[in-house]
Amino acid sequence: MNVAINLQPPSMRRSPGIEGYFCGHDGVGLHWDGAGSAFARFKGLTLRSVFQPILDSHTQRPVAFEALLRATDADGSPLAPPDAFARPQGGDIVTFDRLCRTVHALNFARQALAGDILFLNVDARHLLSVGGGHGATFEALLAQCGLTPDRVVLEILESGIDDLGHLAVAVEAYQRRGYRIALDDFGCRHSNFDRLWHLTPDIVKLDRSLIDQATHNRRARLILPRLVELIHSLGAQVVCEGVETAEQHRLAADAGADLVQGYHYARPAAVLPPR
Ligand SMILES: [Ca+2]
Repeated sequence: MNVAINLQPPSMRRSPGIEGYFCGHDGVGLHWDGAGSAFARFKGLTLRSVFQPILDSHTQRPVAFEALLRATDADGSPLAPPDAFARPQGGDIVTFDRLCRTVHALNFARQALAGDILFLNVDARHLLSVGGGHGATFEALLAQCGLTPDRVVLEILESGIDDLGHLAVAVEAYQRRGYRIALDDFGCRHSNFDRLWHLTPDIVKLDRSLIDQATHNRRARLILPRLVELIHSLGAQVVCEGVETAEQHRLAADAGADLVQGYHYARPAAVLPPR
Protein backbone atom coordinates (compact mmCIF):
# COMPACT_ATOMS: atom_id res chain seq x y z
CA MET A 1 0.00 0.00 0.00
CA ASN A 2 1.35 3.44 -0.86
CA VAL A 3 1.30 5.96 1.95
CA ALA A 4 1.46 9.61 0.96
CA ILE A 5 3.81 11.58 3.17
CA ASN A 6 3.35 15.31 3.48
CA LEU A 7 6.86 16.73 3.25
CA GLN A 8 5.78 20.28 3.84
CA PRO A 9 6.77 21.83 7.15
CA PRO A 10 3.85 22.11 9.61
CA SER A 11 3.48 25.88 9.18
CA MET A 12 2.85 25.37 5.46
CA ARG A 13 0.10 22.82 6.00
CA ARG A 14 -1.93 25.60 7.53
CA SER A 15 -1.44 27.81 4.48
CA PRO A 16 -3.13 26.26 1.47
CA GLY A 17 -3.94 29.72 0.08
CA ILE A 18 -0.36 30.62 -0.68
CA GLU A 19 -0.01 27.81 -3.20
CA GLY A 20 -3.46 28.56 -4.55
CA TYR A 21 -2.46 32.12 -5.39
CA PHE A 22 0.20 30.95 -7.85
CA CYS A 23 -1.27 27.67 -9.14
CA GLY A 24 -3.69 29.49 -11.48
CA HIS A 25 -0.73 30.55 -13.66
CA ASP A 26 0.53 28.16 -16.35
CA GLY A 27 3.87 26.48 -15.52
CA VAL A 28 4.08 28.31 -12.21
CA GLY A 29 4.03 26.78 -8.74
CA LEU A 30 5.40 26.78 -5.21
CA HIS A 31 7.04 23.64 -3.85
CA TRP A 32 8.95 22.39 -0.81
CA ASP A 33 11.96 20.07 -0.86
CA GLY A 34 12.56 17.23 1.60
CA ALA A 35 14.44 19.55 3.97
CA GLY A 36 11.49 21.95 4.12
CA SER A 37 12.99 24.70 1.94
CA ALA A 38 10.57 26.44 -0.39
CA PHE A 39 11.34 26.77 -4.08
CA ALA A 40 9.34 27.77 -7.12
CA ARG A 41 9.00 26.77 -10.72
CA PHE A 42 8.35 29.40 -13.35
CA LYS A 43 8.02 28.20 -16.94
CA GLY A 44 11.07 25.93 -16.88
CA LEU A 45 13.08 27.92 -14.33
CA THR A 46 13.67 26.75 -10.74
CA LEU A 47 13.90 29.56 -8.20
CA ARG A 48 15.57 29.30 -4.79
CA SER A 49 16.71 31.72 -2.08
CA VAL A 50 20.03 32.68 -0.57
CA PHE A 51 20.52 35.38 2.06
CA GLN A 52 23.37 37.83 2.66
CA PRO A 53 23.61 39.39 6.14
CA ILE A 54 23.45 43.14 6.68
CA LEU A 55 25.33 44.01 9.86
CA ASP A 56 25.38 46.80 12.39
CA SER A 57 28.59 48.65 11.47
CA HIS A 58 29.62 49.01 15.14
CA THR A 59 28.83 45.59 16.61
CA GLN A 60 29.30 43.75 13.29
CA ARG A 61 26.30 41.60 14.22
CA PRO A 62 23.73 40.66 11.55
CA VAL A 63 20.49 42.58 12.01
CA ALA A 64 18.94 41.94 8.61
CA PHE A 65 19.27 39.70 5.57
CA GLU A 66 18.97 40.55 1.88
CA ALA A 67 17.31 37.76 -0.06
CA LEU A 68 18.91 37.01 -3.42
CA LEU A 69 17.64 34.79 -6.20
CA ARG A 70 19.37 31.60 -7.29
CA ALA A 71 17.79 30.48 -10.56
CA THR A 72 18.47 27.42 -12.67
CA ASP A 73 17.30 26.72 -16.20
CA ALA A 74 15.34 23.66 -17.32
CA ASP A 75 18.62 21.76 -17.93
CA GLY A 76 19.88 22.60 -14.43
CA SER A 77 22.40 25.26 -15.51
CA PRO A 78 22.60 28.35 -13.30
CA LEU A 79 21.14 31.59 -14.57
CA ALA A 80 22.29 35.02 -13.29
CA PRO A 81 19.43 36.90 -11.55
CA PRO A 82 19.24 39.67 -14.22
CA ASP A 83 18.89 36.97 -16.91
CA ALA A 84 16.17 35.22 -14.89
CA PHE A 85 14.31 38.51 -14.42
CA ALA A 86 14.58 39.13 -18.19
CA ARG A 87 12.58 35.95 -18.93
CA PRO A 88 9.04 36.98 -17.93
CA GLN A 89 7.36 39.19 -20.50
CA GLY A 90 4.55 41.71 -20.11
CA GLY A 91 2.29 41.19 -17.09
CA ASP A 92 4.18 38.00 -16.15
CA ILE A 93 6.78 40.11 -14.38
CA VAL A 94 4.29 40.90 -11.59
CA THR A 95 3.71 37.18 -10.92
CA PHE A 96 7.41 36.35 -11.28
CA ASP A 97 8.51 39.13 -8.91
CA ARG A 98 5.88 38.21 -6.28
CA LEU A 99 6.76 34.53 -6.63
CA CYS A 100 10.47 35.21 -5.98
CA ARG A 101 9.65 37.37 -2.95
CA THR A 102 7.24 34.75 -1.59
CA VAL A 103 9.89 31.99 -1.84
CA HIS A 104 12.33 34.28 0.00
CA ALA A 105 9.76 35.18 2.68
CA LEU A 106 8.95 31.49 3.30
CA ASN A 107 12.62 30.52 3.59
CA PHE A 108 13.39 33.53 5.78
CA ALA A 109 10.41 33.01 8.11
CA ARG A 110 11.34 29.41 8.91
CA GLN A 111 14.83 30.46 10.07
CA ALA A 112 14.40 34.02 11.39
CA LEU A 113 14.73 35.04 15.01
CA ALA A 114 12.40 37.63 16.50
CA GLY A 115 13.57 41.04 15.31
CA ASP A 116 15.42 39.81 12.19
CA ILE A 117 14.59 42.00 9.21
CA LEU A 118 14.22 40.81 5.61
CA PHE A 119 15.40 42.95 2.67
CA LEU A 120 13.62 42.12 -0.58
CA ASN A 121 14.37 43.52 -4.03
CA VAL A 122 11.38 44.78 -5.99
CA ASP A 123 11.74 44.78 -9.76
CA ALA A 124 11.27 48.23 -11.29
CA ARG A 125 8.94 46.84 -13.98
CA HIS A 126 6.75 45.33 -11.24
CA LEU A 127 6.55 48.65 -9.49
CA LEU A 128 5.49 50.45 -12.68
CA SER A 129 3.04 47.69 -13.75
CA VAL A 130 1.03 48.02 -10.56
CA GLY A 131 -1.25 51.05 -10.88
CA GLY A 132 -1.88 51.69 -7.19
CA GLY A 133 -2.32 50.02 -3.81
CA HIS A 134 1.28 48.80 -3.90
CA GLY A 135 2.01 46.16 -1.29
CA ALA A 136 -1.57 45.02 -0.64
CA THR A 137 -1.37 41.65 -2.45
CA PHE A 138 2.08 40.94 -1.08
CA GLU A 139 0.92 41.75 2.45
CA ALA A 140 -1.64 38.93 2.19
CA LEU A 141 1.08 36.55 0.93
CA LEU A 142 3.45 37.68 3.69
CA ALA A 143 0.81 37.00 6.34
CA GLN A 144 0.63 33.41 5.15
CA CYS A 145 4.42 33.18 5.51
CA GLY A 146 4.02 34.39 9.11
CA LEU A 147 5.51 37.84 8.44
CA THR A 148 4.21 41.39 8.66
CA PRO A 149 5.32 44.38 6.55
CA ASP A 150 7.22 45.90 9.50
CA ARG A 151 9.70 43.00 9.21
CA VAL A 152 10.35 43.82 5.56
CA VAL A 153 12.48 46.40 3.78
CA LEU A 154 11.75 46.70 0.06
CA GLU A 155 14.79 47.58 -2.05
CA ILE A 156 14.00 49.71 -5.07
CA LEU A 157 16.50 50.39 -7.82
CA GLU A 158 15.38 53.93 -8.51
CA SER A 159 17.87 54.41 -11.36
CA GLY A 160 15.79 51.94 -13.41
CA ILE A 161 12.66 54.10 -13.16
CA ASP A 162 12.12 57.25 -15.22
CA ASP A 163 8.65 58.04 -13.91
CA LEU A 164 9.49 59.81 -10.66
CA GLY A 165 5.80 60.55 -9.94
CA HIS A 166 4.82 56.88 -10.15
CA LEU A 167 7.85 55.93 -8.05
CA ALA A 168 6.90 58.44 -5.32
CA VAL A 169 3.31 57.13 -5.23
CA ALA A 170 4.57 53.54 -4.89
CA VAL A 171 7.02 54.45 -2.12
CA GLU A 172 4.31 56.22 -0.13
CA ALA A 173 1.84 53.36 -0.62
CA TYR A 174 4.36 50.81 0.62
CA GLN A 175 5.32 52.94 3.60
CA ARG A 176 1.67 53.50 4.57
CA ARG A 177 1.35 49.71 4.84
CA GLY A 178 4.33 49.55 7.18
CA TYR A 179 7.08 48.43 4.81
CA ARG A 180 10.33 50.31 4.94
CA ILE A 181 11.89 51.44 1.67
CA ALA A 182 15.55 51.26 0.69
CA LEU A 183 16.93 52.93 -2.41
CA ASP A 184 19.25 50.29 -3.87
CA ASP A 185 22.71 50.74 -5.43
CA PHE A 186 22.61 54.51 -4.89
CA GLY A 187 25.48 56.33 -6.56
CA CYS A 188 25.74 54.14 -9.64
CA ARG A 189 24.45 54.71 -13.14
CA HIS A 190 21.69 57.33 -13.28
CA SER A 191 21.10 57.71 -9.54
CA ASN A 192 20.69 61.36 -8.80
CA PHE A 193 20.22 63.52 -5.77
CA ASP A 194 17.02 64.94 -7.14
CA ARG A 195 15.44 61.56 -6.32
CA LEU A 196 16.54 61.83 -2.70
CA TRP A 197 14.77 65.17 -2.24
CA HIS A 198 11.53 63.88 -3.76
CA LEU A 199 11.40 60.44 -2.18
CA THR A 200 11.35 59.55 1.49
CA PRO A 201 13.45 56.41 1.77
CA ASP A 202 14.04 54.88 5.20
CA ILE A 203 17.38 53.52 4.03
CA VAL A 204 19.84 54.32 1.26
CA LYS A 205 22.15 51.54 0.10
CA LEU A 206 25.37 53.01 -1.28
CA ASP A 207 26.51 51.22 -4.41
CA ARG A 208 29.60 49.04 -4.06
CA SER A 209 31.52 51.30 -6.42
CA LEU A 210 31.59 54.06 -3.75
CA ILE A 211 33.51 52.03 -1.13
CA ASP A 212 35.72 50.70 -3.91
CA GLN A 213 36.50 54.25 -5.08
CA ALA A 214 37.12 55.38 -1.49
CA THR A 215 39.73 52.64 -1.11
CA HIS A 216 41.74 53.85 -4.08
CA ASN A 217 40.96 57.54 -4.40
CA ARG A 218 41.63 60.13 -1.69
CA ARG A 219 38.94 62.54 -2.92
CA ALA A 220 36.33 59.78 -2.95
CA ARG A 221 37.44 58.91 0.60
CA LEU A 222 36.83 62.53 1.67
CA ILE A 223 33.39 62.62 0.06
CA LEU A 224 32.07 59.38 1.60
CA PRO A 225 31.40 60.77 5.14
CA ARG A 226 29.80 63.89 3.60
CA LEU A 227 27.45 61.70 1.57
CA VAL A 228 26.51 59.68 4.67
CA GLU A 229 25.90 62.91 6.61
CA LEU A 230 23.68 64.25 3.83
CA ILE A 231 21.56 61.09 3.78
CA HIS A 232 21.32 61.14 7.57
CA SER A 233 20.09 64.73 7.42
CA LEU A 234 17.20 63.47 5.25
CA GLY A 235 16.28 61.07 8.05
CA ALA A 236 17.47 57.89 6.34
CA GLN A 237 19.95 55.24 7.45
CA VAL A 238 22.90 54.24 5.27
CA VAL A 239 23.98 50.75 4.22
CA CYS A 240 27.47 50.50 2.74
CA GLU A 241 27.37 47.70 0.14
CA GLY A 242 30.30 45.72 -1.26
CA VAL A 243 32.59 45.77 1.78
CA GLU A 244 35.22 43.16 0.96
CA THR A 245 38.20 43.91 3.24
CA ALA A 246 38.95 44.99 6.81
CA GLU A 247 40.21 48.32 5.43
CA GLN A 248 36.90 48.90 3.64
CA HIS A 249 35.02 48.05 6.83
CA ARG A 250 37.00 50.70 8.68
CA LEU A 251 36.33 53.27 5.92
CA ALA A 252 32.58 52.53 6.02
CA ALA A 253 32.38 52.67 9.83
CA ASP A 254 34.50 55.84 10.01
CA ALA A 255 32.31 57.47 7.36
CA GLY A 256 29.32 56.90 9.66
CA ALA A 257 27.51 54.15 7.73
CA ASP A 258 24.90 52.57 10.02
CA LEU A 259 24.92 49.19 8.33
CA VAL A 260 27.38 47.23 6.22
CA GLN A 261 27.13 44.34 3.76
CA GLY A 262 29.65 42.43 1.71
CA TYR A 263 31.95 39.44 1.30
CA HIS A 264 34.14 40.68 4.16
CA TYR A 265 31.38 39.56 6.55
CA ALA A 266 29.55 36.79 4.69
CA ARG A 267 28.74 35.43 1.29
CA PRO A 268 25.11 34.71 0.38
CA ALA A 269 23.94 31.32 1.70
CA ALA A 270 20.69 29.40 1.95
CA VAL A 271 21.10 29.03 5.71
CA LEU A 272 21.02 32.10 7.96
CA PRO A 273 24.22 32.37 10.06
CA PRO A 274 24.18 31.91 13.86
CA ARG A 275 23.67 35.09 15.85
CA1 LIG B 1 19.74 44.87 -3.66
